[in-house]
Amino acid sequence: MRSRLMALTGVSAVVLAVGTIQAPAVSASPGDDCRGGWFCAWEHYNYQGSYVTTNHSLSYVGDRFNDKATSYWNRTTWYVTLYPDAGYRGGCMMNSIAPGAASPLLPAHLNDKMSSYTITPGALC
Ligand SMILES: [Ca+2]
Repeated sequence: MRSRLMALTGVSAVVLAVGTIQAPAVSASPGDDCRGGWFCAWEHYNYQGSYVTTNHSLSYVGDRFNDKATSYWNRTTWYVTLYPDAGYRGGCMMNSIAPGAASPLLPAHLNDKMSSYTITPGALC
């Protein structure tokens, strides 16, 4: 199904059924497929590929997205903290992500590791 969707859209913006399902969209910038007020993490560099998005903490990103996050955009007004293990375990991967912050590429030692994240009013790390 994924390859079929990619063939139809010509891009790899296939949303995983974690927090919500959104129609695949052609993406030239993160804003095109990351809704305001939500956190988004993509499997590839520069906000490409499948992504997970919610407006609340997520104790497990799901089997299809586990250990795949490579880029992110925090469009919430809260702080997002990434964890290498499910259930918000394994310690903070990095400092909590400030509201509005984005990265097209996580550092190599953090790449493809995220399994859960919290969205909280203040920074946890
Ligand atoms: Ca992990």
